[in-house]
Amino acid sequence: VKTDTIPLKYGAHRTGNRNDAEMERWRDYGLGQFIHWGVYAIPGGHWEGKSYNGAAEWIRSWGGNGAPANWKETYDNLYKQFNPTDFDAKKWAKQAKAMGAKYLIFTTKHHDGFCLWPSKYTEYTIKNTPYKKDIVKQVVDAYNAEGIDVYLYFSIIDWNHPGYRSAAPKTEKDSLAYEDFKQFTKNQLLELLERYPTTKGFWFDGTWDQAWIKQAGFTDALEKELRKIHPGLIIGSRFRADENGKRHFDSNNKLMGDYEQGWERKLPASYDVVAGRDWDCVMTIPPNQWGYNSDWKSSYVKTASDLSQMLMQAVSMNGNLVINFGPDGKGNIRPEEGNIAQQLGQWVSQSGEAIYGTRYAGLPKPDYGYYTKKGQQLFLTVFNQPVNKVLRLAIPRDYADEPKQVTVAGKKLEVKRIDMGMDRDKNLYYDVILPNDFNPKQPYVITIDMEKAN
Ligand code: JFZ
Repeated sequence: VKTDTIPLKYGAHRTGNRNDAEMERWRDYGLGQFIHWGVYAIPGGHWEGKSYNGAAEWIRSWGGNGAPANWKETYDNLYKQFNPTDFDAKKWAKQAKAMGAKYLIFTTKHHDGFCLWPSKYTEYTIKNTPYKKDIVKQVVDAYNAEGIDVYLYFSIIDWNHPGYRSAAPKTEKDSLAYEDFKQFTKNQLLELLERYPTTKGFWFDGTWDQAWIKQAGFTDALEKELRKIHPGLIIGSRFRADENGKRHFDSNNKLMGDYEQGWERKLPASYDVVAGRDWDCVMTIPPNQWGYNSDWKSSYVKTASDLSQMLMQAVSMNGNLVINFGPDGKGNIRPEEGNIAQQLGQWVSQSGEAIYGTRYAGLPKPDYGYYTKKGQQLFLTVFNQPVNKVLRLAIPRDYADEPKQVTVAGKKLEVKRIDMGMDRDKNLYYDVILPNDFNPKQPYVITIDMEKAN
């Protein structure tokens, strides 16, 4: 029993993972889609032909070097021309479904404060654009109709609200303004849950400001309230800090939230880094663009093959991979993203048994690719095809199960127990013999039916 724990009022409140049905469903997703959409899609990372040296959704914060005059003011008036006449939520949802996404994280409000739903707590919403119609509702309905769960991205940073503060309020005036902002934030979150009752969770962002970090009591109570009115709600570790200002993990190193939400454009290098935890990885297709940027030519653009490998890397370590899309100002998903969705989806549709509902296999990572498991089935997704057509599997002797039957695309493969003498006290070795004419053009899944070792 550990006795050296720091007493906390606003810490994790739970040790270990959630085990309810909603959380199991989250674990089964494997692949998700992120969508960043807002008025930043109009400039698309550029203003007056000049390119902003940062992520397109941050263009409002462009300072000094090369920024056009009155840029912020111009930005704050962009909503008056937001009219995405090509927007078709059903089209997006069909594309996401074909990609194999099981959930969507959708930006209801990014740092600029612009709301894609007609919030009654601010005028800076979709209602006051030429488009007028509720975009969040259309997205939620269309994705749900395709069987895709929806999570709401919500930025605590709000550059549009007069009470928003980044630094902790020092004066009485600041404090009053910030109290107003806290109430506003709470109102909007309750409003979102009321308007979109099929919401599965919130993906919070912009929670790193000192002003917010100092609100441990308020944020803890708010999280409890959200969970109470919406049982099963899933909230990651990026919402609140404890009373010592610790984020993600509290002062006793316990995860605050239902999953670790810190893997932003990066993946854990090995399982021990995330062992025993739930986590998601959110990934951009270019190096760092979430909102629409009209120029993808100046940077590396990940391929469907890059992303399928990242997907298996994530899933093999109990994480979900969430791939970001940034539709343009008219509501179109760019052709590059469309191609990726289509190509990745093609691969995912034939590899699904290794992706959905699978877990970390409890085995060392093989050089050939990635292991995942589901019950008594072990999957090896092969990215590196052995030229000798022999997949040599090392199964630790203390692993509970041993291979019974191995198949690829439904065809049984020959398996040989081998004994080369090397580390035979640690591992049992099995050679899976691939047919000589087996030359797949894409990574493929080997299914290994396991049985209890005796
Ligand atoms: C934030 C946003 O600022 C960004 O625009 C985008 O929405 C992204 C999904 O989230 O950016 C982050 C958030 C977290 C980290 C880095 C950038 N992080 O944890 O290192």
